[in-house]
Amino acid sequence: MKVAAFLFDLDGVLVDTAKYHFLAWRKMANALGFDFTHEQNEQLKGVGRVQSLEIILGWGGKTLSQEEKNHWMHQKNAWYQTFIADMNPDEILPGALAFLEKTKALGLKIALGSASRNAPVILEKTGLRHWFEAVVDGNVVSASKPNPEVYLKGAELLEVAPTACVVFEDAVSGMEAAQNAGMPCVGIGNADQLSNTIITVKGLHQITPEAIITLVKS
Ligand code: B16
Ligand code: MG
Repeated sequence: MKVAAFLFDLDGVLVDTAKYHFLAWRKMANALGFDFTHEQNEQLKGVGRVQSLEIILGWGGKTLSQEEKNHWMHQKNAWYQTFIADMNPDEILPGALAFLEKTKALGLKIALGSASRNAPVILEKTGLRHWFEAVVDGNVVSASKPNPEVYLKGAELLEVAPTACVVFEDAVSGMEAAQNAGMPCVGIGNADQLSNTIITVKGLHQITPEAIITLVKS
């Protein structure tokens, strides 16, 4: 099958918003009387808001009512939004713009596949929106990664067969979503954690679209 589209995750692939999620969740944890580490935060990458809260409360040994959980998710998001309000194009990760440019020049279609409900604001603040023919984010999907919905919807909107898509992901849950969608996945980050990929690199600056196409075909 000829590669026809690249589907990109947002946080950890094109921008680093994980640091802002960490600051905001940590502020909540501290207000509830406990703390967690940067290493623990790694487990929250690509994981949706509701599930992230459950994991963090588990770390602190806290049991909250649904009303309290709603309150803290709302509060965390308000803190997070104050951080991303100041984002700008300088926060695009190294190599991402050049990679998108080359992808477009090769005639491939491009979609976003993010778990975040804040993706539209991040795309606008960083000036990335115009690269995507389709944006699938936490506002339009009902099942979070590792469910394949986010990437299957991206393929559908681009009118491309799932088998003709390649996914770029930094999170284990996202890598599994690609796998469940039947799409080859390029891992961005730590090769020890992202094992089920066609290749894993530290960032988009280390690869080219041409190299990925060759790899998929081989
Ligand atoms: P929000 P991605 C994910 O973005 C983040 O990696 C994850 O940490 C976050 O909890 C999730 O979005 C939901 O984000 O609270 O803004 O809706 O990696 O899928 O682009
Ligand atoms: Mg991610």
